[in-house]
Amino acid sequence: MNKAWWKEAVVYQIYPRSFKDSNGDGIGDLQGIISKLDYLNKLGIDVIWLCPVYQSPNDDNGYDISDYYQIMDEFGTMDDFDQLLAEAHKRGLKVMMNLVVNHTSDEHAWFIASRSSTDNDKRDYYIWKKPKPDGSPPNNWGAAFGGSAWEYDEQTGEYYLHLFSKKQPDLNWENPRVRQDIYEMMKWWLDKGVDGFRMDVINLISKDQNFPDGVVPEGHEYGDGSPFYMNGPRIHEFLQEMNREVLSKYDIITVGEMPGVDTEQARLYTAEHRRELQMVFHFEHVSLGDGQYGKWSPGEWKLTDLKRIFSKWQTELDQEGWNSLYWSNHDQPRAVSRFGNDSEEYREVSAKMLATCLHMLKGTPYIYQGEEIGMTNVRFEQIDDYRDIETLNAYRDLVQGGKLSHEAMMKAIHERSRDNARTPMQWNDQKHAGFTTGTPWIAVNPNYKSINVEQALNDPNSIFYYYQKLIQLRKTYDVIVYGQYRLIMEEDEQIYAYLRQLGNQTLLVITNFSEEQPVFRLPDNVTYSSKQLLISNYNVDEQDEIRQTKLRPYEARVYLLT
Ligand code: TEU
Ligand code: CA
Repeated sequence: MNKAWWKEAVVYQIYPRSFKDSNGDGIGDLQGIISKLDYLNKLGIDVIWLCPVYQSPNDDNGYDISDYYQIMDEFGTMDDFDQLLAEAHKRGLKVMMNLVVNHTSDEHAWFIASRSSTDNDKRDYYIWKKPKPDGSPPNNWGAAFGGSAWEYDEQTGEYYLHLFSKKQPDLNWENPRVRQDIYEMMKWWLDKGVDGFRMDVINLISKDQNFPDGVVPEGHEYGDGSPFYMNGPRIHEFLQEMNREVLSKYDIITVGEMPGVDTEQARLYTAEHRRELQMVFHFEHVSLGDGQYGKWSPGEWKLTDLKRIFSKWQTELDQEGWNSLYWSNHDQPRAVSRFGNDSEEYREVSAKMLATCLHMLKGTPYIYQGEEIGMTNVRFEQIDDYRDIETLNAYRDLVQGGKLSHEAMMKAIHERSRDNARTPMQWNDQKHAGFTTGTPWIAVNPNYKSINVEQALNDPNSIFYYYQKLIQLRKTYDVIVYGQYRLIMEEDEQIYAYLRQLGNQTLLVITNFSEEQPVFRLPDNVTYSSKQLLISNYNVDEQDEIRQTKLRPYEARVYLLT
């Protein structure tokens, strides 16, 4: 396995809108991030992943870009960005930008030109189709944020494709001029000194040019077009071209966000000899429990299913490719609420358990802002307290559409809305958690008085210092970065335990995902002559016999066996 800095790095994801407001307008900004770089440095992370900071009308909070070469007004200026980059680099922190090139905003100059006439020079920068004879859309695909994936444009009497909101028209990657313009833009940012890209839904950019209808799932109104745009016919050709023309020329980190990717495709995307991307984000674990209406009908999930997913990804990308590791991001609920236990009694210990489980795996770990202090989901009582277009459109479609009751939808929103991750970062117990001196664009989680950075930094046993120690361990032991993974106690529904092996070192990772006290049993074929406890979320007697030992609720332990 080739060594590489991006395999040994830990990434911290910042959602700028909710991180730190420096000018009192209630919206996070670049100067706010600069003011917190020392905090991130203290945590010990290596790379900051900045969610989109480009000019945008914020229909989808920056994932609808209207100018790739300007900083969003609300976030500051290009000088602020240059200062952020310089200040980060001064501290040895790298900055990974969020590339969004499956689509632009409908306010992008390219789209304004494209929609102006059918013979405009930019017309085929996007995907335009004539209506069917009865005037209906070219096919039955649904959009991720509700409604048809096609929007009719009166001006030229044609439909344009938008897999997300109608203000996010899909770019036409079949057009080599589009690809060249994207590559130019990427090089412009890389020449500025940014250290890589997180590529938004990058496996959707190649569409089946027949645009066939999709199957309409039970209880749904639109067809599922994903078989015709996920991992599409030319996706590897496009990514290899992007790598040849741009990525290969810089020492950077790249990760592709890939809804619907499986391990076989992930090997094709991330095997180093294929010269495409370094790693991908898959969605298998974050979809656990999804029901008929996806995350809006969330159900129970089993630990054995989580273990099967993680183990599949660990083993099938062991020899070829590389894993990203994450519990949460700006689209997902808070880790401790989704996979742990965010009750008063178990929040801290289960957050540390989840961190242990993830950070001892093989791959590059991603920490989402606030995860390191155990921030939890929020429970706004009114739908009007929510801001996310996906949540609001889903409420409209499912509740007003008569599919779910208000109560069922609010319960699903409390569990899975993207706004769970977008409430402001909780810095202290002052007004608005020290995020802003103004009125925040979205309300702060009321639990900020007890869950905040200041409290965490003053508590040597806080989740923050536990993350700091996990990151330090990763920097100390190669077995954590490069060791081979092996699952043990496969069928246990409470304990997730695994080994990592490199040379004569074996890492033993034990995590109890339950509030019960199950017994851990070390398989007979795992032998060792000495053991060293590297980290645990309880006080553990060093002499404790690990061949068989009872675990406490949400207990986590990592041993180095030699
Ligand atoms: O998300 C891709 C995506 O698949 C989303 O539908 C996401 O999985 C969903 O919201 C989870 O329920 C990316 C960005 O991360 C997201 O913030 C953007 O809204 C989306 O693309 C469009 O750019
Ligand atoms: Ca601001």
